[in-house]
Formats: sequence, C-alpha cells, structure tokens
Amino acid sequence: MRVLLVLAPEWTVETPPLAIASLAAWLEQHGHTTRCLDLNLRAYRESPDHQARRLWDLHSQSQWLDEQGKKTCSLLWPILSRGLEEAVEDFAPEIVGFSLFATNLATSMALAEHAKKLRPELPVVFGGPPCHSDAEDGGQSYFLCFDPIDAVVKVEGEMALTALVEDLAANGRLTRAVPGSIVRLGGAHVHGGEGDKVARLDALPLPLFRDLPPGNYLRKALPIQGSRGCVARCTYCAEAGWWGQYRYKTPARVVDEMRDGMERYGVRSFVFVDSLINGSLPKLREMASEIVRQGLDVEFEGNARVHPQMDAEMFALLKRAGCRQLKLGIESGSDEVLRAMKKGTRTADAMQVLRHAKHVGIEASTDWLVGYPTETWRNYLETLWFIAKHRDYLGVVNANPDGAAVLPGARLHSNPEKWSVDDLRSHSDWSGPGGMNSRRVRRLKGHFFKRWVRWMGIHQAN
Ligand code: B12
Ligand code: SF4
Repeated sequence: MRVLLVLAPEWTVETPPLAIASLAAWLEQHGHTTRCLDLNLRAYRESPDHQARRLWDLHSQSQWLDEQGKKTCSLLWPILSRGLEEAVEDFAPEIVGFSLFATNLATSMALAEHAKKLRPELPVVFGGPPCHSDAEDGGQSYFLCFDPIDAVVKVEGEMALTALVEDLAANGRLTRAVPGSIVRLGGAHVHGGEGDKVARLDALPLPLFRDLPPGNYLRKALPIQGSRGCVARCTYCAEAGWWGQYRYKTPARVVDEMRDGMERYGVRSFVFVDSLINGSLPKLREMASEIVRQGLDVEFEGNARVHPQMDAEMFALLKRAGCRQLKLGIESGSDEVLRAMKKGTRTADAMQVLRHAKHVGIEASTDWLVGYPTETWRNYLETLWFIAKHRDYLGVVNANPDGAAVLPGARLHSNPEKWSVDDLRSHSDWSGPGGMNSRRVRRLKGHFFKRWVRWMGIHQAN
C-alpha cells in the first residue's frame, strides 16, 4: 500500500519530525511504500516574509489555535493546498495519515478536508498526542465528528497504523477498529480497545529521514528516541500513562542509530525526544561510555528528571560523551509543592544537579510550573527565591505564562477531587482548593514569574 504521512504546521522547524520518520520506517519494513510530506517546513520555507515566519516563534503559539488558527491556515493555504495536491498527484497514496500536535489541529483538519475533496475515497487517519485521550469514556470521538476523518490512532502508532493499512489492503476499505484505533463504521464510532505496543524498542527499524533531509531544517540535527514512557508518575503529567510500561532501546542500538545519522545523513547533533533520558541511570551510563569508547564525535541534548543519584562522575561522563544541554523538570522551588506533585525529588536534589551540570559545562534548561493547585503564595515566593539564589546555574528558564494546565491523561484531570482541582471547565480554566490559584491568580503569578526571571538576567525560551 502507498501511505502518505503528513505533518502540517505548526511544529518545530529545527529538526525533522521523528513521528512520521519512525512510522515510515516501520511501514516500509512491513512491505508498504511511504512518502513523508513535511508541510510545516514547506510553509515556513515558502512563507512570504520574515513577519510570516515569526508565526513559528514559541510565543506565537496562540496564532495556531482555535479561530485564530483557522485564520493563520487561510494565510498559508496557497502553500499548504499546493503541497498536498502535488503529493496526491505524484505519489497517488492509498491512505493518508496526519501527525497531530496541539498546534496543528486547524491546519490538519483543513488539509484532511482538502484530501477528501481531491480523492473522496482516500481514507484519512489522525494520530499523535492530541488523539491519545480522545473519547476516553468509549463514546463519540472528537475527531471522527469531523467528516473527512475516518480513523484515529491513540498513542503508539506503529502496530495500529500497520493493522489499519493491512485491513484496507485486504478489503479495499476500513472494515474494523484495530486495537489502538477508533474507526467510523456505518456512522458509529467503533473503538478497538487498547493498542498493542512495540515490546522491544530495538525491534524498531532505524527512522527513515529519506524524504526529510536534515540539511533543510534550521539546525542540522536529528531527533532520536532511546525510550518510551517514564519511570515517574507526576500528578500533572500524562506521558507515563500514555506510553505504558517504561521501555528502552539497548545502549548499543542507540549508539548505532547515532552512527547511522552520521553516515547516512551527515549529522553529528542529536536531540533526544524521550520523556526523560535518565529513566535508567545504568543504561544512560552505558550509552555515554559506548560513545566515548567508540570515539564518536557527537553532541546531544535531552529531557531529564532531577535524579538525586546523578553524581559528579556521571555528569563528567555525559560531558565527555558530548552532552551539551539537559532539559530539567524542576517545576517548583517549594518542597511542599514537589511532594504534592509526587515528583519524588526535593529542592536539595535540584540544587545538587544544577551544580554538577554547571561544573562540567552542561547547560541546564529548566521547566517550571507556576500555580499548581495546592501552591500557596508562600510556596510561590519560595520558587522565586530558589530562582534568584541559583540564577548562575540556570541556563534557560521555561514556564507557561498562563500557569499550570490540567491536561487530559494526567491524574489531576482524571481524578480532580483527589488532587485538589476545583471547577474543572477546561485545561486552563479551573481553580485550586477554596478558589486558590484561580485562572486570574495563575496568570498574575505567571506574568510576574517571567518578569522576575528577566530581572535575574536569565534566558527564557518563550
Ligand atoms: C521532544 C518534544 C519536544 C521538542 C521537539 C524536539 C524535536 N527536535 O523534535 C520541543 C522542545 C521542540 C518541544 C516543544 C513543544 N512541545 Co513538545 N514534546 C516533545 C516530546 C517529549 C516528544 C515528541 C516526540 O518527538 N516523540 C517521539 C515520537 C516518535 O512520538 P510521537 O510524536 O508521539 O509519535 C508517536 C505517536 O504519537 C503516534 N503518531 C504520531 N503521529 C502519527 C500520525 C499517524 C497517522 C498515526 C497513525 C500515529 C501517529 O505514533 C508515533 C510513533 O509511535 C513530547 C512528549 C512525549 N513524550 O511524547 C512533547 C509534546 C509533544 N510537546 C508538547 C508541547 C505542548 C510542546 C510545546 C507547545 C510546549 C511549549 N509550550 O512550548 C512546544 C511546541 C513546539 C512548537 N514549535 O510547536 C505536548 C503536546 C500536547 C498535545 N496535545 O499535542 C507533548 C505531548 C508533551 C505533553 N506531555 O503535553 N517538544
Ligand atoms: S513530568 Fe517528567 S518525570 Fe514526571 S511523569 Fe512526566 S515525563 Fe516523567
């Protein structure tokens, strides 16, 4: 079967998208032909001027959401529609899949509609994080209420998409909801139940960047994934729940993937897209030692949790292996809040990790969550104080200026009473116990937080 995999704007244009590159490799290994179409990059590259390109700045995200997202989509429509038309004409796909993120819903929906206009019989499948929590109650799918979409894949795409493609190949149309999917059949939204996961990540073929040459992106770097899932279960985060049991590739396989990136695509910079690269310290140590042993001239960065057992020696080894930046989820400078979040870490651990990183020259890019449901004003001030005290160690500070969100898939969302969330109307509209941390208060806190970080002279990503 010929499968077209599309990424619509907006997502990062720094590196090629790993999701469609991984799915393409898997499908080709299973005998199908694929084409990856990065309309996100194309729209960025062909945007008329510098002003339009600013839509890809992190602080422009609201331009891609809701009604504003539709306006932005019409602005770029000549580029997007032409890109899709050319691929449909030239590749003649038998099924098309869209890779979704919160920031490309409007553009993906418009392109799905266009695909159906071009070829009404072409099945359209949606996958990616916004689909993971779709119709959790087993009822109507949000996406399938939109006519052009025929199927939704939740969480891991490899098994479910292949099963859908094979059903199509066998029957000439989608006839069943395979595990991990919701399919519209005879007007009903039929659920296939929990999806199958790739049990051994080493079984994944090397990602296929053939149609996504890294040299076309802003940084000549490749995304790489060493693990799926997380060993922690912080109350505000959905990631561990989505991916199920924490799984990792063997360190030898990860290093092979880097070597392949160097040899096949001429890249020596890698961005780990794991939820965290230090879920298993022995595996991380083994990977870093293997890079050093093989003398690979690479640099890499990745998300990490504040791990109390990451000592000076571990940081020195990471630096020798080429680690240039760790994105650390510190979240709060208050131990009370960290306990409420079930982070399993303390502010003292964060201090130690920041010092080790600074000492060896690994940049600490830090994430913060302002206005957690139980955060008091005193806790908030403790966070500001922590930042002031450690400003020399904080390479970058990232925080949502609107404050903490209660996201589908997180424990705060599935059991709000238990975790002190009141009046949950939307992910950004809720309050803490007794009206604490209302939306207005969170915005105030978020706004002042950003100013404070600026006064401290610390770089902010958005
Ligand atoms: C790495 C990462 C980033 C990096 C990307 C680096 C890079 N060079 O690629 C950076 C730092 C840039 C980033 C930024 C942001 N990110 Co981010 N990021 C991630 C992270 C950790 C991994 C994404 C990834 O590449 N995964 C690896 C691939 C293989 O997995 P995948 O994309 O999920 O694809 C699989 C399935 O989803 C599915 N699938 C995907 N597409 C398709 C398509 C079809 C047809 C099918 C069938 C299946 C399918 O199959 C794939 C293989 O199994 C995820 C969290 C996570 N652990 O998943 C958050 C995540 C994607 N980010 C998120 C957010 C919110 C953001 C920001 C908006 C944050 C912010 N406020 O600034 C920005 C937006 C950036 C932008 N410009 O638009 C959210 C998205 C939420 C949502 N509902 O969409 C996530 C899920 C985190 C979270 N817990 O909420 N991010
Ligand atoms: S916030 Fe980070 S450490 Fe906590 S569960 Fe999510 S991915 Fe894991």
